[in-house]
Order: sequence, then structure tokens, then C-alpha cells
Amino acid sequence: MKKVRDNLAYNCLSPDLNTPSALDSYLFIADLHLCASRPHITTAFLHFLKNTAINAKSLYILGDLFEYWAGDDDMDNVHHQSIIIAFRTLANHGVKIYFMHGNRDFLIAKGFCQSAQVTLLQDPTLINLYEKKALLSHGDALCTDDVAYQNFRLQVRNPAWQSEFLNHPLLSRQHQIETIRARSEQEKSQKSMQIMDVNQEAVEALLKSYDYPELLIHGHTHRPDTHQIQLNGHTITRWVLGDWYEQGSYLACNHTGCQSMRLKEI
Ligand code: LP5
Ligand code: MN
Repeated sequence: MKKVRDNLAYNCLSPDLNTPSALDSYLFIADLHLCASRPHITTAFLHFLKNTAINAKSLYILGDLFEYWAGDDDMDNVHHQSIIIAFRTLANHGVKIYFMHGNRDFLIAKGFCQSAQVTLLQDPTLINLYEKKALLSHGDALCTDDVAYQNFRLQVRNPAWQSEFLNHPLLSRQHQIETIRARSEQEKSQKSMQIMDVNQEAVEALLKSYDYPELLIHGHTHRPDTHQIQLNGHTITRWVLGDWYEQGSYLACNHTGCQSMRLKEI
């Protein structure tokens, strides 16, 4: 018990020790955007894996684990290796790790998953969470008002486009991605907050097509919150996960419910 209390005291801003801990919980994270140029975030994440996720049943990473992923031939660098090794260590302790693609790391493939002992999930994926249905998604596909992004997404999620892109040398791919990143940042500065949020009709259509799960958990918008949706006589909770830019956060779910948890500032 002491181990859990110490762990909570370290990881939570909230002093309430009665909230669900990581012990035997399902943990959900997204939008860490790990990269070598923000080493403190990687350090905080490795600490989270070693001290918090280690107590969980499963860890679900719902996309944008990395700032970007240029291909599985970029696994040898020290930064990527430190994360792969930490995942392997966690998996060897019996914690099941699931990963879903985000809009920045959808080129993660078999090589990474095998090496990190991570199971790749389709977007969306329905899971059973203590007899409740929970639908998991990165969330970008729900931002249907962002037409420029959806057109871009259609292009780069095309398998033929991806295999052509992966034929380029790693360095050239990295340069192309940097160019797209700059363009994306420039275009985002011109878009309204509303356009870059999920579209309510898209959310409702998705929930209906999955027969009204009790929970929808996603990231991408970087607007951590809980939304109650009343839809055709069903009550659905939409959990939006936070990013890890200034403060790491995760959603912990156990048999008593789900609780949004924050790490100390990073
Ligand atoms: O990630 P975030 O939240 O900052 O922004 C997203 C959308 N932007 C993106 C781009 C990624 O951030 C960067 C690329 C990731 C690398 C993927 C690796 C493989 C692809 C290689 C491509 C060369 O996803 C942003 C959304 C925002 O979320 C909110 O939802 O608005 O979308 C954009 O800004 C996209 C622009 O509006 C359109 C960009 C058009 C670029 C067209 C060039 C096509 C040619 C590609 C071939 C080189
Ligand atoms: Mn995203």
C-alpha cells in the first residue's frame, strides 16, 4: 500500500489519495510529442512508465507519442531507443501496452511495435472497460470542419502514398516532414479554435455506428475535459486527454470509474 501512496503523492497535483490510483487500472495517454529537443518531457515520461504505469493492468497510448515518426528505420537513435527499452521493460513486468496512430506518428509500423512489445490498435477501437464499452480514438478524424487537414490526411493515410514516401532516404523524409510541420503551424495560426475542435455531428455519427458506447476517449485537440452527451436516449461520456507540453497527464480507469490525473509540472 505504501508504494501506491508514495506514487500518488509524487504524481498527482491533487492531494486526494482516494482517487483511482494506477494500481490495477487502465491508463490512457495521448499527445506526448516526444522528441530529443525536449528531453525533460522524455524524462518525465520514462519516470511515469517506471513509477506509475508499472502498477497498471494496461497502458493505452492514443496517438502522437512522438513529435513525428519518419519510419521504422529511425529506431536506432538514442532518444528512440530509450523509449523502446522502457516499453520493453514495462511489458516484461506484465503491463500490456497498446498504441494507436496519431496524425504525427502514423508511420509507426511492425518494426517499432515488435521491438517495443507494443500492440498496434486500429482507430477507432472498442474495448470493454469493467463491463462498459469504451471507444478509443486519436480524435483527428473527428475534426471534420478542418477541411484542409482532412484532405491532407486522406493523402498521407493512403498506403500507396506511404510506401512511395518510405522509399525516400530517411534524411529526405525528415526534411519533408519539417517542411510540412512549418506549413501546418503557419496554417493553424489562421484557423479558428472551433474549426480545430471535433465536430459534434461527427462524434454523434461515430457513437451511433458503434451502438452507443458508454465512453469515448480521445486526444488530439489538446483540450482536456469531460463532456456528457445525451444521444437517442443514451448517456455517453467523452473524455478528452491532455497533451504533455507543460504538464503530463493521464486518465486512470478502475472499477470505481475514471479520473483525470496530472503529473507535476515538467
Ligand atoms: O499536429 P498538430 O496538432 O500540430 O496539427 C494537426 C494538423 N497538422 C498535421 C501535420 C503534422 O503536424 C506534421 C506532419 C506529421 C508527420 C507525419 C509523417 C509522414 C507524413 C509526411 C508528409 C511529408 O497533421 C493540422 C490541423 C491540426 O492538427 C488540428 O486538427 O489543423 O493540419 C494542418 O495544419 C494541415 C494543413 O492545413 C494542410 C497542410 C497541407 C500540406 C500539403 C502538402 C502535401 C504534400 C505532401 C507531400 C510532401
Ligand atoms: Mn494529434
